[in-house]
Amino acid sequence: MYRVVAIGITLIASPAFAQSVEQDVPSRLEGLDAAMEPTTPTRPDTGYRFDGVAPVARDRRNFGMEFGFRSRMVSIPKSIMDIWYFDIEDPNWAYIEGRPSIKGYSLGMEFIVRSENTNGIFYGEFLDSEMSEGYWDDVEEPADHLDGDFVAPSPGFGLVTVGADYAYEAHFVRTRDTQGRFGLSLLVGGGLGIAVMTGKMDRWGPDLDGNPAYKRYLDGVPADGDKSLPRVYPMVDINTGLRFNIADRLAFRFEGGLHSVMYYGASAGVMF
Ligand SMILES: [Ca+2]
Ligand SMILES: [Ca+2]
Repeated sequence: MYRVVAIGITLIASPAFAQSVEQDVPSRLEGLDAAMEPTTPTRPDTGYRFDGVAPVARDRRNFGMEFGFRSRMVSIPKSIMDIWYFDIEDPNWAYIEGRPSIKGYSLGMEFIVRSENTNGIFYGEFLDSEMSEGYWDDVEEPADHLDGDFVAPSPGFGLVTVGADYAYEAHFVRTRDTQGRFGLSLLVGGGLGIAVMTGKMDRWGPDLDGNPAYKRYLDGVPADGDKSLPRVYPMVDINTGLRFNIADRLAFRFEGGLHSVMYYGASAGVMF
């Protein structure tokens, strides 16, 4: 009995006990607010609540973001189109001009989330076709150079694309090794997107009187109709590029590869 009382007095007198009573009482009074607080302890230096479950990397930083603009030049090599279409260097090519080249310029926006060695690149862009109107003479055996189509893209002919790419980042020069001034890395990756065609392509064919398509176009005959093209295309990306980091704030990327067709381009972004 005496022992119990003595322990009780010791506890009451103990500053630790007194402190715990002080902490308990207000937290009970806070009622609902206190009940809704997460039980996971908050990391004192960052306030990050889930350190116990998903620890923050103790490295320079765990992830960064970047917002920027990009421009690209895309094209399909002539040598590939030569498989299906004749061109001006072929014997007996019928038209005064060569086959149009398939190319375009795109402008877009990017949002990038990245960690030490991985980048998630989300983009939206408009590709403006630079393909001129012209004569498309399909390859056949024996060759018929008068059976081709004349095709003229409408203004605004192009592709609106959204997509996401992954890139692995290999660092050559780390920004932290140059007192935050400069960094250089290699990015290699790929991804997928979806493109919707804008505009249309007017098409003229040869007529039954033996007039080739280009003559009917030049004579001002109305188009026979649209060239039937799919509206929606998958975009398959394979990218390789160099990124320059300036002062850990500006990023410039120069890259090339496959964006369903061949491309090269540049991006400029702000990191935050
Ligand atoms: Ca043919
Ligand atoms: Ca032909």
